[in-house]
Formats: sequence, structure tokens, C-alpha cells
Amino acid sequence: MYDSLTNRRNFIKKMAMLSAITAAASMFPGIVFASEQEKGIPDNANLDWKKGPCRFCGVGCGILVGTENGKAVAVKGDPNSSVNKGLLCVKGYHQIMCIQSKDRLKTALVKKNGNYVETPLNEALDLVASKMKESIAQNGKDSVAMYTSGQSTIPEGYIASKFMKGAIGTNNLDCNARLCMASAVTGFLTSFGADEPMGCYEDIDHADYFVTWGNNMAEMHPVLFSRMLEQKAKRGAKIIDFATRTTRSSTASDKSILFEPQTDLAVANAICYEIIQNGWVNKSFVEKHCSFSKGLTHIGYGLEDNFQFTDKPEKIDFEAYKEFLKDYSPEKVAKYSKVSVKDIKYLAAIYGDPNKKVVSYWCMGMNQHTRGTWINNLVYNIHLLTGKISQPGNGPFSLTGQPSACGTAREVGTFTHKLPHGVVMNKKDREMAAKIWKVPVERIPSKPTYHATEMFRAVDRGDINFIWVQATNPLVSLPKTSRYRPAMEKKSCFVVVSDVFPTPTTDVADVILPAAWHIEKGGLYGNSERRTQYWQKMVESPGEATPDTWMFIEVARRMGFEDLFPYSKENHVEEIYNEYRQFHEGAKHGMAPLEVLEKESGAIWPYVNGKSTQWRYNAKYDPACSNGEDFHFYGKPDGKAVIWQRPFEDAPEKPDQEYPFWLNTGRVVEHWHTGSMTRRIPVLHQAMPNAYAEFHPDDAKSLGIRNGENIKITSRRGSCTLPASINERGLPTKGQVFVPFFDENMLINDVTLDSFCPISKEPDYKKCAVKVERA
Ligand SMILES: Nc1nc2c(c(=O)[nH]1)N[C@H]1C(S)=C(S)[C@@H](COP(=O)(O)OP(=O)(O)OC[C@H]3O[C@@H](n4cnc5c(=O)[nH]c(N)nc54)[C@H](O)[C@@H]3O)O[C@H]1N2
Ligand SMILES: Nc1nc2c(c(=O)[nH]1)N[C@H]1C(S)=C(S)[C@@H](COP(=O)(O)OP(=O)(O)OC[C@H]3O[C@@H](n4cnc5c(=O)[nH]c(N)nc54)[C@H](O)[C@@H]3O)O[C@H]1N2
Ligand code: SF4
Ligand SMILES: [Mo]
Repeated sequence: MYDSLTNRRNFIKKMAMLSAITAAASMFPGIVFASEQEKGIPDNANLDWKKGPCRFCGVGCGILVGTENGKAVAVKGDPNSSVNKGLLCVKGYHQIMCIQSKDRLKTALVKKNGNYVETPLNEALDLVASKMKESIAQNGKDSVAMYTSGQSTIPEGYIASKFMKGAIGTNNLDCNARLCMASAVTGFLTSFGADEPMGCYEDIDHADYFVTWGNNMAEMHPVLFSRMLEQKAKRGAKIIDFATRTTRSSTASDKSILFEPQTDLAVANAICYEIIQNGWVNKSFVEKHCSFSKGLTHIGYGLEDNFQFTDKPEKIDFEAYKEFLKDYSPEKVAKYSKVSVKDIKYLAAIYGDPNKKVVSYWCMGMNQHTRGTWINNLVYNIHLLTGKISQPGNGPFSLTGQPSACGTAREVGTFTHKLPHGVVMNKKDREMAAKIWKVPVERIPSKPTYHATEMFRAVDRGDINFIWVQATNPLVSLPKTSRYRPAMEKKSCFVVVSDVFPTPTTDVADVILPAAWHIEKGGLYGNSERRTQYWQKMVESPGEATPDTWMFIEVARRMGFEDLFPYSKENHVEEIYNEYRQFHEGAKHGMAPLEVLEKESGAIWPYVNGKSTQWRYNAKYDPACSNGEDFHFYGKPDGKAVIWQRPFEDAPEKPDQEYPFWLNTGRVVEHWHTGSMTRRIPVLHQAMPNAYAEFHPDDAKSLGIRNGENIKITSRRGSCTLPASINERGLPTKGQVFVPFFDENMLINDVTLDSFCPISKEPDYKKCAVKVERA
């Protein structure tokens, strides 16, 4: 990709930059300091720098992309972005290196007699529209589905929703964010009645303690982690890593506390037990701003098709809650959580100290959990009991993973039950959508249909006959792909996949649509701190590669919905955003206008009277607070946040004699998810060429496994062979094996379990039982 840098000196400088980055990356995982990067940027006056958000994670760093002769040639951190202040991680710096990969999809491909035939895009879109129409005519609206992404831009997600729900009239729209932050959403809704965190990244500058609840931030949210390390160096802020596996985050922390998978539920309750026992409850806060509830227990695991669950919340009082906590004394919980009584008390004392500010962070450890909603509620309980919430440096902070998990998946609402404002079940919300979309309200169905896992189960059963997959790679990323790959190969379902590169999912497609990549189109993303960021197209896309939004619009028009999609090709991003903004008008969720987003490196919603709201629910900062009190949890009708009674319950599958190990899966700093982009970036691919299985050295010894030796991991669903890794990147606890899922040649998701949290429907990729043999 550096072809355009003909200047030899610049080339050498580039190489120096790469090695500086690599060196810094190995010293300090994933973290590169701006000064290192600046050295390598060509001092070429012709570079035209354009701003935007990073393509990769939910931190949402601001980037500046340097273009020369129509090509993107350099990336640096945006010094004006308050998120990263000029810093980026290894993925950030190298992001543009994948787009000129030789195997980039440049034309549409249509499968004919088992072979892919290059087809003009117009013809391919005709075919997609006719197949969609045919399926609807033969089997009804709910026989067509769309599966999108937290990496889709706001306009992409918005048009997908308008197309499926408003035009066709089916709720068969869900996205990969279901696999990612659905439990965060249901956690927020049950505790606060409104989605997304109350605080912002500036909390980092004020907190005395950071407690991470199973979140490997050094590798997954590297720039935020570097901001925490900076505060540690500057002010002595402390990082406590509470996790099931020793990672680079643990080794960079002040204290690492390990627990048995799933028992975070019990430890969180034990912390609340201690807070109450020691008189650390912030009584006036709790009396004024909190209520207490309990829900059903033994709620199941979603293992069977068409699993249904509805909770039955009941109000309780403080005394009943206190009584319930008796089962969670540190002494009792220490027995099965494997966290010592001393460490439980240590954690409780941090939260309980009224003079210390604490931020809790989490991501997939808590969300990919068969009790994901519960564990989110339980960590909120700790912050609510102590009143450490919605203030600079004090708060629970649920991090997102994907660049627009918040902006697109949650705010636009590309889920079966959601609308851009509110939910399909609510008549007023449907009326609002119908009005803005200019469609009859009866067209928007009032019942949710399939969430991600159920959607692919429905494909397997033959209940879905057409599926369009966009900006996600489910045949690598779904749990239990051993079931869903054969399902997608069935002739009963016509499969359309829009991607930038060939993947195991495009392998099963009937039509492959070539998508324009991030900087080849304009768009908007929303990051973890409710920051909306806008960028404009920076370079042309190759061949017939086209923005996803435009392909959706073209197909919708071909299906007879021209009137509903009157956008212009040149300005559709802006036209769509302006339409979408109407859904969120008002003090609780107002979105910044484009003129502001054009100038600034994003704005945080609620954007009210020309200002971002950094701390919601706190009357000092949030204009939507209206009860005359210092705090107002206005998401709930009574203005009070809910402290939930939620018990510890076991995982659906635990190690036993036949399958004696826990399997835990996740990620590494170098790769993005299924690796389709980062494995095409040479420096990242070389740094981490293939997946591996991490063991505790004692387990390796007793199994007679040497480092690098191939081993086979088998569950009740499938198996996967890969090299063993001992004492390398991370260190699982005894009895646990860890595998990253970025490698399409070593498909660990053939082994994982598709059980999910009954409330959020988010699968648990972190726990199932496996056996291990030498291969
Ligand atoms: N480099 C890189 N960065 C990324 C991504 C990427 O692919 N690559 N993806 C992004 C996305 S979409 C996401 S969702 C995030 C994920 O970010 P993380 O959630 O930080 O990463 P994972 O590797 O999925 O999960 C690792 C954590 O799961 C915890 N865990 C395992 N079992 C349990 C349990 O029972 N309870 C609790 N509480 N914790 C448990 C482990 O302790 C470990 O810290 O990363 C984002 N950032
Ligand atoms: N075992 C295991 N599995 C997991 C997880 C885990 O922790 N363990 N985590 C889950 C989580 S949290 C997540 S978020 C998912 C992520 O899983 P996926 O979403 O399936 O993974 P990605 O690799 O991000 O897939 C995005 C695809 O979009 C393509 N793409 C990039 N840009 C564009 C674009 O502009 N348009 C289009 N049309 N395509 C584009 C990329 O090439 C890539 O193939 O994985 C889930 N799966
Ligand atoms: S931390 Fe996330 S947003 Fe920032 S540069 Fe790295 S991948 Fe991009
Ligand atoms: Mo994710």
C-alpha cells in the first residue's frame, strides 16, 4: 500500500515507524505513543489530512488520514480528539493497510452451478431484489431476514431498519451486537430504564480506582488503558484487574484477583453484603434515588429452539434485600469463587470508602454470560448502594467493543425488538417511526421475531428463506458454527453477503456484494461514551465496491419502495442522518447537528443547547433532570434506579469427568475479530499469524503437552486442532483453556455452546466444557 510513496526516504521512514510501533507494542501491549508515530509520518507537504473515527474498536479514537494522489497513505492520531489526544494503538495506525489487499472484492459475484461468476452490480442487485420479493410472495414477510453489524454506520443501520420494518414490514432484523452488548442493554434498561453509560471517558482523569470486571483492556481498549496508566503514573490511581485469566491487563495492574468462571455473580453480591455489614451504604442517596426489586430465578439457558422467557419483576424492600444477601458472606462465597475472603473484603472496602472515587469497567466477560443481565445489574447495585455514580470519576462503565455498537446497533436499534426510538412493542414508538418514515403504522409489526441465535436456528429449520448478511462474518463468529454452517449451506435459504473481502461466510453466499470500506464512504459511528463522530469519504473504492447504504437503497427501490428512499447518491449520508436525528429530539437524547460534527471530533449525546452532556442523571450536568433533586434517574417512571436481587446460578455446562476443562474464548490485541481485515495487514498478521490454545503450565505438564505442539479440543458439539501455547500471551487458571477466535483456519466456534442469557439473548462464549488431547 505504500506504492504511492515513491520517495525512498519516506519509505525508509515508514519502515522505521513500523519497527518503532512493533517494539513499543511488545514492550507495552498495544500501546504506541504519539511521539513514536510522529517520527514515521512522511514530511510530505502534499498530504491532505482528513478526520474521522478509527475503523476498529468502540473506544472511538479520532484519526487523521493522509491522502496523496487519491490514495490513503498514512494515519495518525487526531490531537484534537478528547478520546485519544493524538494516541492510537497498533490496529489504529495500520488500519488502512488492508484496503488494497489483492483479494479485495471489487465486483459482485453470483453463484452459478457452484461457481462464482463476476456480475455487474446492477444485475446482482436485481437478482437480490427479485429473490427477496419471491420469498415474501411465497412464504410471507417473515421469511426474509437481515443480519447486520455494530460496525455498520449509522446511515447503514438506519436504512436497514427502515427497509425491513418500515418498508417490508418484518422485524427480522438483528445484528452481531446481540453477541456482544445485548446484556449491557438489558442491564441498563432493568436498572435505569434507559440504555448506555451515564459517565464518559473523562472519568479516567478523576478516579482513584479502576476495577475491571473481566475486561482485558490493555489488548481490547488499549488507548483507554493507556489513559488509565497515565493517571496511575501521574496521580497514583490504582488499577484492580478482576478476571478469570491472567492477561496483559493483569500484569500492568496494581492488583490481579482471579475468580472461577461465572462466580462474579456471587462476588458482586458479597461486595454488597460487606458494604451493608460495614455501614458503608450511602443512605440518603439510596433513600432518595433507589428502589429494590427481584425477578424470577432458574430462568434457563436458551439451549432449545424457540426458547421464550419473560421476567416477572416484583418490588421488595431494603430489609428483604439484606436478608437475601445472607447467602453471600465473603466466607461462603470464597469457597466456590476461589477468591479469598481477604480479597473480597479488599474489593468491598474500595467501593465502600466514601473518600475514594471508583470506576468499574467491563465488556465481554460480563456480557457474554448466561446471566449477563444479572451481572450487569449486580455491578450497578454496588455503585448505587454507595452512591458512586454519575459523577466525575465515579461510575459503572459498560464498554462497547465495536466502533458503532452504541451509535448503530443500540441507538438506531438494529435489533428485532427495536426502533430508532423505542421498541416495536410500544404503540407510540411505532407511531413515531411510521410518521417519520411516512408509512402506515399497521405495517410495523408489534412483535419481535428472531434474535441472532434464533435467526440462524430459523435458517436451519427452513423458516427463513432469504438472509442478507452485512459487515459481519457469522460463520466464524457465531457460537456453535458446527450447526449454523450446514444451516447456511442449505438450499432452502438464499444467502446474500456484503463484505470487503472473501470470508468463510461469503463462501456459502448465493450473491456476494462488494462493499466500500470505511474511508471509501462517508458515515457516522457512536462510541462507548455516547460520542457521535462523522466522517466524509476520503478515497474512491476499487471496481464496483459500493457503500452498503447505497446497496440497501438500490434494492429497496427495486422492490417498489422508491418513495420511501428518496435520497441522493452524493449526499445520502447527510440526508439520512438529518432524518434520523428527528427520532431523538429532546433533552434526553438530542443528537448534535452535522455542522457541529463536521468541525469537532465528535459530540456526546444528549446534545442540548449546543453542549454535550458528560454525566447523565446528575442535575449539575444533565438538563433532562427535572425532579428538583441532585440526581434524577428519569429512565424510570418514579425517577429511581433499581437495586436488583439476583442470585448466583451455575453455567449450563461445567467441566466434568468426560470434558474436564473450561473453554474460554476471546481476542488478542493484533487482530480484529474474525481476522478478515487485520490478517490482511502484514505487520499484524506477522505479529500473530495463527490461533493457539493457552494452558496453565501445570495442566500442560500433566497432559504432557509441550509449547507449540498440536492439540485437539473437543466439546459435545465439535472439535478444533491448534498449537498449544504455554507461558506466552496470557495465563489461564488451572483447569481452563483459552483460545482466540480470529483464525478462520482454526474455528473454535465449532466447539462453543449457543446457550444465552434468557433476558438479553446474548450467547456465552466464555464458558463451556471441553476435553483436550494431543493431536
Ligand atoms: N484487538 C482487539 N480489540 C478489540 C476487539 C478485537 O477483536 N480485537 N474487539 C472489540 C469487541 S467487539 C469487543 S466486544 C471487545 C471485547 O473486549 P474484552 O471483553 O476485554 O475481551 P475478550 O477477550 O472477549 O474477553 C476477555 C475477558 O473475559 C473475561 N471472562 C471470562 N469468563 C468470565 C466470567 O465468567 N465473568 C467475567 N466477569 N469475566 C469473564 C476474562 O477474564 C477476560 O478478561 O474488544 C473490542 N476490542
Ligand atoms: N468464540 C468467540 N466468538 C465470538 C466472540 C468471542 O468472544 N468468542 N465475540 C463475539 C463478539 S463480541 C462480536 S462483536 C462478534 C464479531 O464478529 P463478526 O462481526 O462476525 O466479525 P468481524 O471480523 O468484525 O466481521 C466483520 C466483517 O465485515 C467486513 N467489513 C469490514 N468493513 C465493511 C464494510 O464497510 N461493509 C461491509 N459490508 N463489510 C465490511 C469485514 O471484512 C468482516 O468480514 O464475534 C462474536 N463471536
Ligand atoms: S484503541 Fe480502538 S479506536 Fe483506538 S486506535 Fe485502537 S482500535 Fe482504534
Ligand atoms: Mo463485540
